[in-house]
Amino acid sequence: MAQLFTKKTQAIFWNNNKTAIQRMLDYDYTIKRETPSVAAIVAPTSSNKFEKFFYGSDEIMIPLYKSTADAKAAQPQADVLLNFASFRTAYDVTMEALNLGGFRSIMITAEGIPERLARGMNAHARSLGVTVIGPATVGGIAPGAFKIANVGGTIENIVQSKLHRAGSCGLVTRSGGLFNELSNIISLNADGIAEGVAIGGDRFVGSVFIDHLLRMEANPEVKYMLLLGEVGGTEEYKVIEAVKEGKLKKPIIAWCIGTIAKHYDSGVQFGHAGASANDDRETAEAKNAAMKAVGIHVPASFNDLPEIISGIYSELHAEGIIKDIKEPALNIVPKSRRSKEFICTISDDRGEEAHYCGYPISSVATPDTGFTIGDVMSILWFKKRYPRWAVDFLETVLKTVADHGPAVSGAHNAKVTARAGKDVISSLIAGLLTIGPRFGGAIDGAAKYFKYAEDNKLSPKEFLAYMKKEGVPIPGIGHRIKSLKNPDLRVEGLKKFAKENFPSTPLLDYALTVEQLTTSKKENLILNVDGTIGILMVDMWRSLAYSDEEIDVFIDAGALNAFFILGRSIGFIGHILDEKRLAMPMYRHPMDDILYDVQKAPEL
Ligand code: Q5B
Repeated sequence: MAQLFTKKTQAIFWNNNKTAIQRMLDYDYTIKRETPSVAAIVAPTSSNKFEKFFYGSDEIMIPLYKSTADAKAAQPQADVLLNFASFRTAYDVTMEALNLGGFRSIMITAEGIPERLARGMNAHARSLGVTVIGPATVGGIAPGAFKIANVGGTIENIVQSKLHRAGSCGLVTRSGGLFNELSNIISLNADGIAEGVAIGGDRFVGSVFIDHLLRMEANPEVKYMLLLGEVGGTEEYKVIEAVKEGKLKKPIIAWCIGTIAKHYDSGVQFGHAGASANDDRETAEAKNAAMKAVGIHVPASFNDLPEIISGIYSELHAEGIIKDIKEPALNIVPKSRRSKEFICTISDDRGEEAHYCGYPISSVATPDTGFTIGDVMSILWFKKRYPRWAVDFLETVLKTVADHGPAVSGAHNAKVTARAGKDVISSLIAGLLTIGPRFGGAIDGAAKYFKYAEDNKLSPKEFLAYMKKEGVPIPGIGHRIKSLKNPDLRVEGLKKFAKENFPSTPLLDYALTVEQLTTSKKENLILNVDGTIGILMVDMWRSLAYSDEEIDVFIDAGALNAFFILGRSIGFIGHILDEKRLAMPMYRHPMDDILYDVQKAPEL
């Protein structure tokens, strides 16, 4: 694992930190990455499904998930976790990710995780071979490949500091602020960095200088290394040992900041939690001297760093170890961008020919491609081309509900409206507006309640009691004219289709046990056409491997009633055209069919 990140690396970003994520995507766009570096966002309290971000002047949608487990399951290729949780939550988020597995590195930005917890967390990660960057860090960068969050600052600064493409220096610092400063100094005095990591300012951080320097030693892109340490801790001594043992052979430039501490009478605590010397060995002076003693290039002061960098770079360049870099062409992030008001994920009418979910209309409409109206519904309604048995079922439903005579509520309303002289669309709408919980629109409700009852293993008796408590008649049960003695042959047809074509029908089987109980009370309380459709749709989706959550989204959206709406529109239009053809006069309901019960008003 000589390289932490490549141009293909994708991360899961824990916390919807829009500014930081947008900066990553602007970087991706600038360096012309093929895939966005953020594959998913974990936003536990958001009910949104995605967040929009700019990619150049276009927008892309990054999916949101409630948990790391969900995000990882959906985006298994994302092997970096960018943990932007608060210091209260960051430990739990990291431990959960470590236990989930599949992450090669985890960056933790929070400062102030209790040290006892941090030590345990870091040890656990190390035992699993996961590189933890941080806590208390801005992260790191592999220029031209992958950038963590806010490292490098704005795009202008990134390009100015040559962080848009790989150079030759391997940079490792404690401080994030000085990481940016060093990147700039290296860009001015050499050809930029090949990769860089700010390990973080806490006393106990996951990966330390030596981990990264050994990795960079093995990375052929890195030709020399720069270590910026600071007062406090003894991590620099591990580097000194590795140099002595010959494990680090590439030229190393190093400096520990905090040499000013000697001018104070007592120990000084600098900005970072770890930046305080507990004994003489931990002072910046002692560490600088010890590093110099083993041949590391240590300047006399921070101000002399540029000269040393320039010197080492020039030497390596003269020896041919560092080659000239051909500057890559970059995309320019537009200065002003406008967020789109609408999103469409089902069809696209740009270009020469419109597409349904990626299929050109000409291919969908050509008989020999095998597309039927059911296929069109499956791609436009559910964004997937369903297998033949499921497409046939959708069509069977449409055909089954297309009409049920002129007497039903909706057809009656459509006919009355047409006879009042209204046009097709007005008459159709009048009919459609009748579809609701009692007439034709009980499909969603049936799916919802029967699914709930089966999920919760309610016996038919318990289900009936539950619905009584809810105070609603069971959707999908009961019919005005159909009964055990006068069975609804549409229902029989749908059940037969499902038994012959569905892989399994567990919810239908359950519903039939409920029907046995309801019809034992009243013989018209049969599983009706709405109920059968709703229940079989759930069985169909389960067989198509939809999750319960996805099915619930369909139900809540009213997707099931939509089958009745679409199918019955065919019948309503038929009735409306029938009225027009017959040139029927305006309808007035016979007064003797109305029970008038109006109280007399008191005399004025
Ligand atoms: N009771 C459908 O009722 C209807 C009960 C029930 C428990 C029930 C009623 C109902 C649920 C909604 C539903 C879709 C209003 C129906 C369709 C399309 C259509 C239409 C067509 C087409 C019929 C009498 C007694 C009372 C009630 C009890 C009734 N339903 N108990 N669960 N579900 N169902 N709608 O006959 O003790 O006497 O007080 O709301 O699924 O719309 O062709 O016509 O293609 O166009 O009017 O097929 O079942 O009976 O309401 O007077 O009730 O039965 O509590 O008990 P009825 P009600 P009690 S398919």
